[in-house]
Amino acid sequence: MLISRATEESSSEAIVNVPSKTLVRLAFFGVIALSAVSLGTSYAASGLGGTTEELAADRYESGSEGPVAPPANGVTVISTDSNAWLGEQSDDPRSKAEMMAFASNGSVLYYNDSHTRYWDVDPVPGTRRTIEYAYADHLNGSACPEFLSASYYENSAYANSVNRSVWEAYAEAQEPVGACTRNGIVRANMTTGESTTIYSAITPGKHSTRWHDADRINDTHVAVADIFLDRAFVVDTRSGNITWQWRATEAFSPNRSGGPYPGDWTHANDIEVLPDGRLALDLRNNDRVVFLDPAESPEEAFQANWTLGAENVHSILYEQHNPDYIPLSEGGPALVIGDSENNRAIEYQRVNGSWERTWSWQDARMQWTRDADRLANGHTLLTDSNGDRVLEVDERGEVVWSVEVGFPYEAERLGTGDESESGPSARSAAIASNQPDTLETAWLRVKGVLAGPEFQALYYVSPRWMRSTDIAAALVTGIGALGWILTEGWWALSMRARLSQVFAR
Ligand SMILES: [Ca+2]
Ligand SMILES: [Ca+2]
Ligand SMILES: [Ca+2]
Ligand SMILES: [Ca+2]
Repeated sequence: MLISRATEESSSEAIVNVPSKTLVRLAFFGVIALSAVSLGTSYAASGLGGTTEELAADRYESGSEGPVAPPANGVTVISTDSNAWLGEQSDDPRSKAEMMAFASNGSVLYYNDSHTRYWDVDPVPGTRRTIEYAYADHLNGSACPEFLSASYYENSAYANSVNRSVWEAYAEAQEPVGACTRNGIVRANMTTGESTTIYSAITPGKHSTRWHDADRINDTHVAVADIFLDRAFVVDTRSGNITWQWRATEAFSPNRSGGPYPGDWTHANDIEVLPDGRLALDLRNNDRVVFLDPAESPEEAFQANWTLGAENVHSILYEQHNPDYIPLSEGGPALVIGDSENNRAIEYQRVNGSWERTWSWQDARMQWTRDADRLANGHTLLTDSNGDRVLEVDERGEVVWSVEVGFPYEAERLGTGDESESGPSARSAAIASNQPDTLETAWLRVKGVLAGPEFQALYYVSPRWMRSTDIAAALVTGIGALGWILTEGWWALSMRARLSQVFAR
């Protein structure tokens, strides 16, 4: 009797449960199907049959005049980064990096993929088609010197420009990777295809030891942003001797600011020589741009009252790249910056001894902005690194030119000066910030909540065709699938518990 009563109970429960279970299953199926369809549509629309970089390589090789980019108001030079990681070159479309230039008509003027990664690129004044750029080549095993040996330290002008204890602490922080990076500065004539190395040195490790930028001071001297040793230095390129340097320890406390010391403390990734001879240095991990006077000793060089940004005050700057200086003659002083983790380009104007925000630009797609150049006509050229495009916006904030490029780092429009030096400040030319529509604003709020290096890492490892909405769809698909599996598991377990109760009785 007992058994039949229990059976009756569970079967009456089952009658109630079946439709509600079906509804839950349908709901899971609906969510997963919708997000999967959205992903599939996005993948199909990405048309990855031929990327701009692949087309550029083919057409440069074959000498074809066919355009790969829309027509533009001048030559556009684009450097790209790659996600080649610790020497592992994957089959991913982003595993290769390129230096490319497109003519005004969109045809390929220059293409080079001989280096592992490409960084900051500058036009060479007085030339039409010559550039200077920074690159990184990843090396392994015997290609890497014994960084900690006495003979290496003594014979390397790059190493012995700091105390041996400093050198050892930094080198040891990159061990035991067993890998290293050749950092170089190259001058390339894009008409003849000839290139010359101006200066190079090998640093231990492959991630946070590179130089992403160098800027020319004169015919013989170059300023370098040295991510490895957390410093700015000036090198005589004839001898390789370092003639001046400023280490970030002059102004900031390791372990109380920035990233891990000395592994990746400041991530000093950009340097700009200003018209008055000063240097603007970008300390990414400290959320700051600092100003230095290389006419002064390292102890006196730091101009604290010019600093833009503050530690972890992410409303001003959030792990930014590529600050450009707009001089007084163009309506500055102002800085135009890729405010990377905030997924926007931003401008600050110097007013009465402090910095005032005067312009910004972002759209729903923009993800990890690493360059913004104010052009002479008041337009702004932007690199959207994880949005995989380079775009030009006009003074009203409208996109007037855009090209799909995988993981761009820097862009330059030739004939408009280096970076933003010939462009007007937003304030002086009444350049408008863009106004995203309601839907865009809502999505930007969601992205704003998720902003930060951890979320950015998702873009770093995801396939190139995925935009922020696709990553969200993929997350929804994954969470939906996991939720369904867990729910089914829970139902199965409670059914088993019920059955074992029945049999125990
Ligand atoms: Ca530069
Ligand atoms: Ca720069
Ligand atoms: Ca720039
Ligand atoms: Ca630029």
